[in-house]
Amino acid sequence: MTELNGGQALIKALEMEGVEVMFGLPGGAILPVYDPIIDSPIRHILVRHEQGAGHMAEGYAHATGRPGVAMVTSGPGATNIVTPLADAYMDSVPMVVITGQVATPSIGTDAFQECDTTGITQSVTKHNFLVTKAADIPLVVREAFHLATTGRPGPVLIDVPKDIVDPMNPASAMDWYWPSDQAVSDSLPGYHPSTTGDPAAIKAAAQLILASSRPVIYAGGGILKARAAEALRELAELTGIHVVTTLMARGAFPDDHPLCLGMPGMHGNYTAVTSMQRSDLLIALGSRFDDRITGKLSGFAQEAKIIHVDIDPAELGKVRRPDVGINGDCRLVIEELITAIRDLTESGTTPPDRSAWKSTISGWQESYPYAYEPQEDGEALKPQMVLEHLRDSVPEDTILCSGVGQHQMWASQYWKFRHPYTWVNSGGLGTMGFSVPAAIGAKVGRPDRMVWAVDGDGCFQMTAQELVTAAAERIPVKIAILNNAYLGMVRQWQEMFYDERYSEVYLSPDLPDYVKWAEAMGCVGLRAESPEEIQPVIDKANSIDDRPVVVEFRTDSREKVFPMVAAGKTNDEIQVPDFQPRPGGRGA
Ligand SMILES: Cc1ncc(C[n+]2csc(CCOP(=O)(O)OP(=O)(O)O)c2C)c(N)n1
Ligand SMILES: [Mg+2]
Repeated sequence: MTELNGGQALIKALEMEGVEVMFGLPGGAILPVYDPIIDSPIRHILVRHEQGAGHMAEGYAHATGRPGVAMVTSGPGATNIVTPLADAYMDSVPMVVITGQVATPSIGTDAFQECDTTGITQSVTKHNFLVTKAADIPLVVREAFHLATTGRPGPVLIDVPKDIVDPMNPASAMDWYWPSDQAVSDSLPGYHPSTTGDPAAIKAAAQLILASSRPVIYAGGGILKARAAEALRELAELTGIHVVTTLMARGAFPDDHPLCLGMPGMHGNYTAVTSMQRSDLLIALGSRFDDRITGKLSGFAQEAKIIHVDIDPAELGKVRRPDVGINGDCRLVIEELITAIRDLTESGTTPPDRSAWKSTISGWQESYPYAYEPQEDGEALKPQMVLEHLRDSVPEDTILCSGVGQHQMWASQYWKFRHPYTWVNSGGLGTMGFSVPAAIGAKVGRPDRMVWAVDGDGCFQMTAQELVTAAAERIPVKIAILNNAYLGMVRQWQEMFYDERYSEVYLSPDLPDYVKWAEAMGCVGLRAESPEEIQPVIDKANSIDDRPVVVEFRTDSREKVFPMVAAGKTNDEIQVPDFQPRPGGRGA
């Protein structure tokens, strides 16, 4: 038996879990765990703020499907990572966060840098642990990774008191072991995420699908978490049923597929919103009837029967009671559904004629594309036009990250996602400041891919300091700031719903100077103010691969995101812009 101290055991356990990279920032309580990192093959990326570590771990997880790992100290280190934990919890992102804690005898004494980390994070983690013995460390680490990555994925936190990892303290000595799978499942007796669906429910769902005249597949982020994109495509093609992809599911079904309707929701396109609204059957796969999708709930898709598939039984009936609820892994359940539909078809069941529904859908698509008013000479750039240029200038497997606000909605609307895991986004929590660190994490996980972040000027100012991390670590991400000089999304609501009374939303176009700031952080800084400058700066940014690049686009403050279903309204009241799309032009 090898004797290790708790700190060494923790790092060794991470190595055993296959961790290649972790994001973090040390401090007093976690010092003993930082020491063995020097001798470990794990790459540690030193962030400038713990929020950055959390979002980097999330970006890494989004892009790779592997759990992201972050490590921070006690007290303020731990509280600084609460936002990423909440973000990962809302978006079901697998993540393991290790926090230092004051020594066991000091817990509860208001010791220096003590906070009740497990208490604070209880409601934003899938599970959290306060380890009390060095000998428990390998088992707790295995449990944490198992919980983070199985069932509905999510963040798991391990709080580690200093005395049990500190080589100076005899309490940190332990005999190394690596627990078996059996030991892990024995230690979590109440945790049995279901995988395959109930056969009777699968059959009932297949019958509903074959009986429906106006079905729509409502694909959510769970498709990506379950690695079910291929199965989804097979189901859609087998049945000829159109698919909407929520903000969390962009890329789960290719935007250029004839059955793809794109994004539904508050700022979704007219056809995606209205087809759900008029459907007689919604096949909800790994989606959760979020208020941004349903609009006013009592008016949502009133004629639709509901099939709801989710790995988390708590989602079934949480918002809308399903006619058929299936608890299981999306990929496995879709595969079972495909078999059940084939069986029924072979035994003679045929769906009703859906040609009228299909032509209604294509009529909506023709009448209501995403559209924006053309760029006028001498005016600030149209943000949508910038995004179209960017979209058309990068490899199709580029990973796109975004912040939260108008720019996020335009990015989702105007990008053409062709592959799963190319969209990294804060959907549920809507965390400003997500995109810069998330892009860094995504690039660390997928160094072979081009990674762009589309950010707002407001968001950028929240976490931009992580570009220092990216420059120091040579992580060549590219950031496009859509600088509209405003907290634009809030401005839009004040314009539309508060009589244009703009309260505390103006940021200034020139303060800070984004180009100088980028350069000060070790990045290349570029700026485009006129339409002719857009393409050259994008080409320049794409040609730089040895350091991060920040491109500031001066965009029109008055531009609003459309379509829009205003808060509290039903999806029937979707507002489309009152101008005509330009025939054949960009945006048409
Ligand atoms: C941390 C945080 N604080 C506040 C908000 C509320 N909020 C949502 S969008 C937005 C404006 C974002 O501004 P900017 O980054 O410039 O993006 P724009 O809407 O202008 O594209 C704000 C303040 C939020 N989502 N997250
Ligand atoms: Mg802005």
